[in-house]
Amino acid sequence: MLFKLFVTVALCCTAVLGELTSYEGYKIYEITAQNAAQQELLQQLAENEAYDFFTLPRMLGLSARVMISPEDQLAFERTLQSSEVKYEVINENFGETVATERMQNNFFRNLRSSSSRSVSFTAYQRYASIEAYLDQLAEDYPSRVSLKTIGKSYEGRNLRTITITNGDGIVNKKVILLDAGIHAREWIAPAGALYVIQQLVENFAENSHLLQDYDWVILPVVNPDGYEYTHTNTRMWRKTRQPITLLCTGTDGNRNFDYHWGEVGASSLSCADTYKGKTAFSEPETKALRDLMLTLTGRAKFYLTLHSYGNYLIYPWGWTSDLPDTWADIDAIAQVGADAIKAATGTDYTVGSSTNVLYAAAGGSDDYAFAVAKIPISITMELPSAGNGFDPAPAKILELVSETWVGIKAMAEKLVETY
Ligand code: 0X9
Ligand code: ZN
Repeated sequence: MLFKLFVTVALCCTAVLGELTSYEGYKIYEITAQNAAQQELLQQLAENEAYDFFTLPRMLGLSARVMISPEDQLAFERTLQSSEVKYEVINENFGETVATERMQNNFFRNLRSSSSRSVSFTAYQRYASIEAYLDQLAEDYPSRVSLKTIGKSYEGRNLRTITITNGDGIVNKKVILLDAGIHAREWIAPAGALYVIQQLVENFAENSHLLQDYDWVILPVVNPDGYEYTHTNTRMWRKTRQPITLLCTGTDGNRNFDYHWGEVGASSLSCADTYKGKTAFSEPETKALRDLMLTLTGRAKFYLTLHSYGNYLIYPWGWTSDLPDTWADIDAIAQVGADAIKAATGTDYTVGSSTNVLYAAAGGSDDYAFAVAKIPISITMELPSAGNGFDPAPAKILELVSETWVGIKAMAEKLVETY
């Protein structure tokens, strides 16, 4: 009884004060449903907000991964066993993993000489370093780089875009719009965006053909409050950081866009990881991204949003299994990206509509970009997993982001020659 009280107080205060989440004793399960009934059971389990499904693709044969706290493990395992669902515990104590990885990342970050002007891919960057890198580029390449603050996050951080041009001074060119990090814990996504920035700016000579008729507008961290929170407090935080109730904080930015908002695959429970928000665009971060998209309507031909994980290049719709009329145009671009990556590294990406490949989830930025901001090619790229999913080791960052760049570059080349 006393223990229960202690746990309740600890959980309450962690939620209220936002203290460090240790993940001590948390297990990670990998589950592959063998048939539709088992798949359905997993979908039902995913509605329990205590179970953190890292991934739950609805295509049979692709495995699900879920993190379960010590107090929920017994019931969870019993439920799987009673339906003869096969599972494997792939991490017996995620707490240990998080602590080790935090130390590793800090070690590699501190190792780096502060005199370097470029960004490093040997560790995940804090938001301040990301901003400092953007500032450095603006200072070093004033004719090709400009920065803009498009809004403030709930906690007051600057939401900053970098616009990259070839410096020829021609205005109102077509645009490729790229963002990352709407989901806080998907650290490899902002790293991927930084690599794209580095290639386009610092490796301009090799990539100038991608900037001939197009400017690139990049928002490398859509949700900086959440991103920082994963560094300082709770590694697996996904949402924004605006409080909803006394006990629950945050909205899933990728359920908060106003297109079929809340209709499917989005939770009304404020504690849930896929909470749709009090209203559409309740978050300053999604509002800022919306406004950016809308100012680029007509100019933007390609919207690419980086997430992790699962190796998917997916496109509208996320709210229905129907396909948009022009799906084949988007599919052709995505397929070029998948093929280029396959040829370069052997990594497989699955291409298709997000509902058909993953699951139905309305309120995503990709559907909004396509339907409302009228950006004809709109793609969500789910970068690969490593480690337990969202935590590729620092030593893997460069390999993953350079592979991602191969795909992005191939898609951009195809776009540039087609549109
Ligand atoms: O569920 C999501 O928001 C994305 N997957 S993630 O694992 N990174 O959370 C997929 C979004 C696909 N697009 C839409 N459903 N609109
Ligand atoms: Zn995501």
